[in-house]
Parts: sequence; C-alpha cells; structure tokens
Amino acid sequence: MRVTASDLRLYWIAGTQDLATGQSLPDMLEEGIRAGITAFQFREKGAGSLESNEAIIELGKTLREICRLHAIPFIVNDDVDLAIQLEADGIHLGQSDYAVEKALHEHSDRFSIGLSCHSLAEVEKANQLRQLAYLGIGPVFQTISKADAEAELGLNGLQQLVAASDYPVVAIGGIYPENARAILAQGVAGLSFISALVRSTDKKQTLHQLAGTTDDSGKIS
Ligand code: 3NM
Repeated sequence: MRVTASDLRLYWIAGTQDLATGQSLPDMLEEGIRAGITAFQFREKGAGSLESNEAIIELGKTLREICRLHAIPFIVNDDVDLAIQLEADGIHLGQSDYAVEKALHEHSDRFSIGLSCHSLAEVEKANQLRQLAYLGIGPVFQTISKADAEAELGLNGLQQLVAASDYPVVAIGGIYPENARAILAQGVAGLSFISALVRSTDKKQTLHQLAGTTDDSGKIS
C-alpha cells in the first residue's frame, strides 16, 4: 500500500531501544493499532537497539505482518535493503541517509518515500524532488528519543516550514497529548511520536488527545 496524507495522522515510530525491559514491540504495536495509530515506522537505531541482522529481520517481519493484518502502512527507517527485504510500504530517510534522489530513482515504484527536514533550505530542496510521499519536520520540541537531534523549531518554526512544503507534513519531536492541539493548528497532516505512546498507560486516551479529538478534561469530542 502507498502512504497517503491521512495515514500520517497518528504515526508511531519505535524500535527495541525505545522500550523498557519486559515490554514487547509486537505487543505494543498491536495495542497501538487497536488504540488508533494510523502508520508505523520500524526504527531500530541507537543505544539499546538490536545488533544482529537476523534478529532485526525476524522482528521486522513480525511487525510487518501485524501492520498488514490491520491495513496500516509499515515504514522502515533509513535502511533501503531492509525495507526491500521486509517488503515495506515505505522508507523514511534522513538528510544524511541513503541519498534520497537515488532512492526515488531506484525505488519509488516499490515504496513510498518520506524525508526528514529541519530547515527552510531542506524543505525547498525537497520540493524540487516532486515525488516524495511526505516530509517529517522537527524536532518541534525537545526530544528524549534521538541523541543527535537538531535544534528545536518551536511552533513558529514548524509553521514556516509547513507553509513552504509542497508535501503533506508530519511533525516530530517532543510531541505529547499536552502540546498536540497547538502543533495540529500549524497545518500539519499528522503527528509522529515515540515516547508519547511508549510511556502511555492508557493508549486509547493518549491517541485521542494526540488526534485532538478530546477536550482538556480527556472527554472525547
Ligand atoms: N526524529 P519523541 S526527533 C526519530 O527531528 C526522531 O528528525 C526527529 O521521539 C527529528 O516522540 C525524533 O520521543 C525522536 O520525542 C522523536
């Protein structure tokens, strides 16, 4: 399946490194999908991530099957070979990952391609490419999940980049129920987040709040 703007609404990203001891990524993905996530990105990266290729592929296959069963897009971070092997629906690339032009040239028929942007210059350059599925823009706020994150954009910085983008934008970085409405008001197609879901004790409630479909008391509107 192709990744569309509406898939970006509640876009959960995670890898083994993001979970606490005893938590299971497949179980959390199942739970997250039941609670309302609309896309999933497998991002096995950084301290605490799996090291063996076989283990990554095995886990990836399980996660892909869960996404397929529930008809939500399965997106792989960075690794084009892994994305091919796992028959992913999409690949998400950073500015310094596998060259995006090369990926578009070689694989745009095979999967949807998303790109991280952190500045106006990067958004303008991405606009020239024409065939991306979406841009991931951030970090909006401070993040605990990415050691080498860029400087925070804040709401105004996000708004400027969203206005400049020819693509649907998913915001990222430090996104939680408390700031979701303010971020959604900047014109994004959706929100992506790691810890907001990992740390949630009531995933349905958290996702309703992230979607902006509850009032401040948590009542669903
Ligand atoms: N990319 P959390 S910020 C994976 O700015 C990632 O490109 C970012 O995690 C970027 O929701 C980030 O826990 C981490 O803040 C997002």
